[in-house]
Amino acid sequence: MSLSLFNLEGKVALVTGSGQGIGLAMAEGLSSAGAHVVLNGRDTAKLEAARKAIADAGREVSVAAFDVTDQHAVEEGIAMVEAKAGPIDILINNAGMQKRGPFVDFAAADWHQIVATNLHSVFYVTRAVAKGMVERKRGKIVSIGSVMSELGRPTIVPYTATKGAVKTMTRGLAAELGKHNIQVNAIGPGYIVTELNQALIADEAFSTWVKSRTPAGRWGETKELIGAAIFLSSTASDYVNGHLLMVDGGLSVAV
Ligand code: GCO
Repeated sequence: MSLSLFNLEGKVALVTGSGQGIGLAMAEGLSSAGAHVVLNGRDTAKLEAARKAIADAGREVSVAAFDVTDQHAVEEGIAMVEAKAGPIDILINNAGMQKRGPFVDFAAADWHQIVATNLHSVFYVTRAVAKGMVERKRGKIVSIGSVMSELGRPTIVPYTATKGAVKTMTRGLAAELGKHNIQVNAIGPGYIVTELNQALIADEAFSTWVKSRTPAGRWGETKELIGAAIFLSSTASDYVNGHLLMVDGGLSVAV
């Protein structure tokens, strides 16, 4: 009984920003749990490489390369996905970006780009997908927050603002959509080895700080987010709603 709670056979899962990094790892993980994964991103070469790897493993996969910051492209993209792959059962709002720099010098254009990528995308894609979930009276929505949904660090204020909004948007959506048997949760990665963090990993002093600041004493790996993604996408979490599940080696609870 217990393992079947995590079985995603027959489910369609859309993962935004899944050409690389955390999104790709979660897409592969949901696929390994049985889901038909729909990959999304901007880099079609990376998406095709990911699609081929999953298909070569004998699992159902497709690609939908629409721009998650463009509401019309999102509406069209979601309609196309559901026409080809079927109704979306699981939405992973992963698309995101990071730009670092002193707040007082932060360019407005960079602020708008981060907000569009990390937050407008969650609004546009969730709104488009939730319509069908409400009609079907079932769905799983998982957005990728951050330890920065709860904490602050100098030089990443815009990113932090968006990740704090992901946390509270998750709570608002949980409150509104719960009655439709839709569970809305978030995952808060800590310091994970990804392309987004390459500059930090290369900085020996910063990397040493991460290891000392994290009770686990190390950076996390993208594959370590898969369990949380499967849990929040499966029957195992049918009574979990509005939760931000930190996967951070303990960083957010330690001083
Ligand atoms: C930084 C990092 C962090 C984390 C991210 C993971 O510049 O401090 O990008 O923001 O990697 O928050 O959730």
